[in-house]
Amino acid sequence: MASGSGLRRSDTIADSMPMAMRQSRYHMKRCFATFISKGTRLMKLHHLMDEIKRSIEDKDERDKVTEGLLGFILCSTQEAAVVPPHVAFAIRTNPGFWEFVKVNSEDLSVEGITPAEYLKFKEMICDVKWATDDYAFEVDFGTFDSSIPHVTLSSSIGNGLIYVSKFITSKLAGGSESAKPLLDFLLALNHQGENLMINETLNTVAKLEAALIVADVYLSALPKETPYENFEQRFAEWGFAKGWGDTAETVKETIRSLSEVLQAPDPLNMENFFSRLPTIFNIVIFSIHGYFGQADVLGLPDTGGQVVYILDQVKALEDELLLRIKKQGLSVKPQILVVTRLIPDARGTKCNQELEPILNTKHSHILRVPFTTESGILRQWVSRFDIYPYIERFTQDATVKILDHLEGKPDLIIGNYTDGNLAASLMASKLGITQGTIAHALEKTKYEDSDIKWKELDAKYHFSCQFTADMIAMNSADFIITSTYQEIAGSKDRPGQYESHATFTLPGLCRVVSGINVFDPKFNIAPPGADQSLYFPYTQKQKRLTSFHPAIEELLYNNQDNDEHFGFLEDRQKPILFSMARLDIVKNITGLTEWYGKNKRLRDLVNLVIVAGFFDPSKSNDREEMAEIKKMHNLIDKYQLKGQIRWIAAQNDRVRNGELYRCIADSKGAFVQPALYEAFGLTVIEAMNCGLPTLATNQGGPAEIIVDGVSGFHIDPNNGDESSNKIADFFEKCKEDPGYWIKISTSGLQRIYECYTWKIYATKVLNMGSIYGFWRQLNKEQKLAKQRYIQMFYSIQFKNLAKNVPIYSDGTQTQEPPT
Ligand code: UDP
Ligand code: LCN
Repeated sequence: MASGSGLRRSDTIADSMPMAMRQSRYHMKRCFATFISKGTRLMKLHHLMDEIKRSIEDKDERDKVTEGLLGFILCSTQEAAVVPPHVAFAIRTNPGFWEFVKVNSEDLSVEGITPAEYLKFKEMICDVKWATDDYAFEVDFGTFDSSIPHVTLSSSIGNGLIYVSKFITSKLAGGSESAKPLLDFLLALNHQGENLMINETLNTVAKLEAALIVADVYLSALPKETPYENFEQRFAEWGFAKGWGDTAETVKETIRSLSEVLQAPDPLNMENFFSRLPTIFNIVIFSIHGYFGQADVLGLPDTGGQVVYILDQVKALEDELLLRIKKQGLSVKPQILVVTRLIPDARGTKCNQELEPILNTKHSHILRVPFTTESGILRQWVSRFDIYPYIERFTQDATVKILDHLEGKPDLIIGNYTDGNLAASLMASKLGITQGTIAHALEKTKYEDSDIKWKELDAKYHFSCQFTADMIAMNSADFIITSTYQEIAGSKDRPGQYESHATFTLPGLCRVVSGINVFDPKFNIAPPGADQSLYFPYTQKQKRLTSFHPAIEELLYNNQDNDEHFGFLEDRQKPILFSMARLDIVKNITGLTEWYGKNKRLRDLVNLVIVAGFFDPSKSNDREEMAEIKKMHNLIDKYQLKGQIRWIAAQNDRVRNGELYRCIADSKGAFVQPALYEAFGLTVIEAMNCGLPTLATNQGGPAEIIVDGVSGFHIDPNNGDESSNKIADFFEKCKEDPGYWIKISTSGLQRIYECYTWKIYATKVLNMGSIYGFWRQLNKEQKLAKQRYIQMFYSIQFKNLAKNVPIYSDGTQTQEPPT
């Protein structure tokens, strides 16, 4: 593979490509002739490479082309739009960095083109009329961001909080006038109308600075543990209100922190100061689709890791809020509301209850609000792909209930997935509240060419609504929380999920010339953890939940097929290769079954245990799941897997699942996550938390969670033979050296403790809520202008698109959207 050597940072592709092609002009002309020979079309990198191979048969000659600078340019091409005599290239030299050029196949002249021009080339392939329409609708969110500083290096993407602290620092530096916005922010802090931190007495920066000095001197004379109440009166006389701390010591630390920020701001101290401020008490978290409940919901359609993530997130955020509020010297009761839809036909779950306290929290609740249409309340589950017509009304109804429940506005709204993020955007912009978004997964990258093929896919997936809603949410959010770097900006070879929204086109609908910029400092990586009271190492014998062992034994080894398990394991001595996921195509459980079926060495070494879906396709009402169930049965027959495979139906008891991972570890087994693409992969960190060696897909989040060969292994879902052999190699090595299994297990745990805990997450997210709350004040005008553009986009684009999505008629359990 070619490297980037030869391309200086200052060089553009348009500058360097002609020279690079000149060296292999004869072959390049042949290649370009082949590229255009089939007429207008879209080519991916593998097509380009195949055709280069066909055009240049001699390997040495071919190597000359595919190495060096030209090779680097070709290998960095994500796609090429062929419109004879031109070929337009979309070249990604580094995460986030794209260049577009067009090459004339006749004389090999190269010209740099804009993203919009490139998109027009792409549109020529499927909609010439639209591509050549001078007044086609172009969406350009970037124009509103010119006044906002951005990060400039690929390696800085996702560290937004750090950079925003730096940008704030430079804005506030330079004397009293510059620090005025911070003073105004402090003056506005209140809880239910009662001032916090300072009151109007301290209405200039000079007065505040002077009061801070007096207070500091005063506090120095007090014993550290003196409660705030003991000097509250004195503080009030100087213009201070509650919120500085609970003891003389914490108050003094906060005072010093602010004094230093005012004297000479630095980013670290800025973040520290904001982490102490009483800015957040009430949080609303939207997670609308699926069955949102605390029991018996996992494995139901569209209901997976998002629910697990949010319930754990709420606990972590509440713990951190309680800690902070206590340290601030306040006695406020923080409230977190998870707002979801109420499903009257709740299939035995609690999803038909309006209000449900969240277990293991003190003050947090799930609030369920039904979908209402002109025919009344919608009773049944609705696929996440069909949900758009209900969101606006849902948000309005939910807002009323939220304000009532919280007795006021929340301080922070966080959305989850497209639907929740849209609701969060609508509510946040209406009430003027800081907004964070979380995608979990953006569907656009899951389906190849889902932008250009949107018309084909829209009847089934309604991507026109989804991508429009995603654009709205990304742009209205004050900060975006992601689980990994790859989610934003991908890897060296693969664009990130957000990055794929930078420029794209929905021919006939809109051309997005600037959707989202991954260098925007709103992006932050805050990976989740796994609940460590459920997922703890198999070695912690005294904590092991042995009461589950008989049931787990039955689940794994009972020889009779029943409603819960299918297939059996003949040889109990073998370690278990374990996987657990929803039975979606993208989870690739059928792929894993096939790899196992084909690999005799692996079959001799281990048994395969899979927890996924149901066995009876008629029990499912999810389009993809039914097809996957049938495929599983076919594979079990085809490879005669009975005796070596155990297929267990979806398991909803997370407590027992924790023990199941540990029992697999007892067998000296391993967890495998074979997904074609995985946004993050909670099962990966659950397994690692239990000390179970883990082999997981190199496509997506797990590639970042695991350091290959150290804390687990990467496998390539697109190369089954290589992957199944890598798994077999691991077990063979463990057979030769049992210490190897322990080494990988221990390193997996170490990786988790260093990077993937909910405590780290909660600290980061609350800091974001606080700092971005101030950042939005600092950029009020830009925010307002952009908000107006977003509102227009929502009204004239999204609302019309949502009208095209069929509404479910109440009472009928429809699997496909009605036509
Ligand atoms: N899960 C479960 N039972 C199942 C399948 C999955 O409890 O039968 C849980 C699993 O332990 C994890 C979550 O559902 O906590 C799945 O999250 P992940 O991120 O792996 O995938 P997602 O379903 O969100 O795509
Ligand atoms: C959705 C997914 O697809 C998973 O990859 C994540 O782990 C889960 O949400 C939680 O964020």
